[in-house]
Amino acid sequence: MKIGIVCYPTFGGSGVVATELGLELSKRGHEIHFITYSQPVRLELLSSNVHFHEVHVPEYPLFHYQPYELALSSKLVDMVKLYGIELLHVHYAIPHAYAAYMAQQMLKDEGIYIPIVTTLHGTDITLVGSHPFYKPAVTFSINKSNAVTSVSESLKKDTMRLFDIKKDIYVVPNFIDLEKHEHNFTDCQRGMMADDDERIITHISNFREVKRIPDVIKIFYNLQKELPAKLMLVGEGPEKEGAERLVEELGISDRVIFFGNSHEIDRILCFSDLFLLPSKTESFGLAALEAMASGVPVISTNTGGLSEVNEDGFSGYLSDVGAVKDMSANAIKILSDVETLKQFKANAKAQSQKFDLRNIVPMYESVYEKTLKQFMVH
Ligand code: GMT
Repeated sequence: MKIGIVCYPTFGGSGVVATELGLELSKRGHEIHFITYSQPVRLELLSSNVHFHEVHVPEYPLFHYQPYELALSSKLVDMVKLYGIELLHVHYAIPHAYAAYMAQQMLKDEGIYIPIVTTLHGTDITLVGSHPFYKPAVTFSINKSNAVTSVSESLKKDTMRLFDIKKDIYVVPNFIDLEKHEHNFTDCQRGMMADDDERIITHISNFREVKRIPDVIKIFYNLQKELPAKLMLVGEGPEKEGAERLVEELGISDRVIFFGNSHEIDRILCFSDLFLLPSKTESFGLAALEAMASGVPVISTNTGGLSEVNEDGFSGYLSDVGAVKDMSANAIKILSDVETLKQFKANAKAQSQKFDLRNIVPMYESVYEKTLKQFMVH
């Protein structure tokens, strides 16, 4: 099948999922066309089956906001015609589902019919999409998509609750390439980061308010009073400066390392003992799954789809949002005894197997096939 994929190409879960999905689909014989404003960060491997088409938005001084949706719709029309793309899979409703619908209508005018599959990732629903300024357009574009998927049961429920949705939503969970994780590292040079007796605690995100970075630091602050430990903070975002200040104020600068955005996530996870994700809301928590796939247990909140990913008392622990004391106690429970930590590490790895891409990618293929079939009938 010839599939056009639209996503945000930056660091962030939805772009990662879209990119890994496209790459796996290409290995399974599909022809993939990424159509985005820059090359997706995880798209390292372009091949005869994987193409990247950049959306350009010419600057014009009259515009306070450059019309990206318009440029994207036009690019979609051109690429569908040029490459005979048969289906568009857009990740993140805003503005991708809306732009795809416009492209679909323009193509229809020329006698070209193409279905749209929209995948909802979370913030496009819970944080941004439901804002009154966007809600009518988001509702419209979800209802006009030929098929809609969400990355967790919880996100499906949120979508149904927040919007007037007139169609079914398929739940297709996020996934991980476990085989890739197996082969990645034999020696991740842990000694460069911490002493042998120190535990390594990690948090990876785009440092937005929703990630509750101060909670990450407070949990670490509490646990480093009980056991020797280092905190690795990976990512960039608006909360980073505040985080640096808090670390300074708490007097733990010598135990906290800020990495910024990194292309070495696998290596960082390879030497990590515990992952912290105390988010206010999280439709899935791909970062937690990536940690578990590297055998790193997770201390998270129980919000959104996190309880579908992290199993309480098995792959880690879940607590209420803001329950820093509880999360600190759970972290200490996992880390203070070598045998317990070993068991949680093994459990985290086992839990991640439920989300192996070999089980999940066929679910997308089946959505594509059903959608194409239904679309052709109409
Ligand atoms: O929250 C982020 O870090 C970015 C955001 C995105 O759009 O990339 O993540 C959302 O999509 C991810 C992939 O499906 C999910 O794993 C994240 O849980 C979700 N973030 C939120 O719901 C806050």
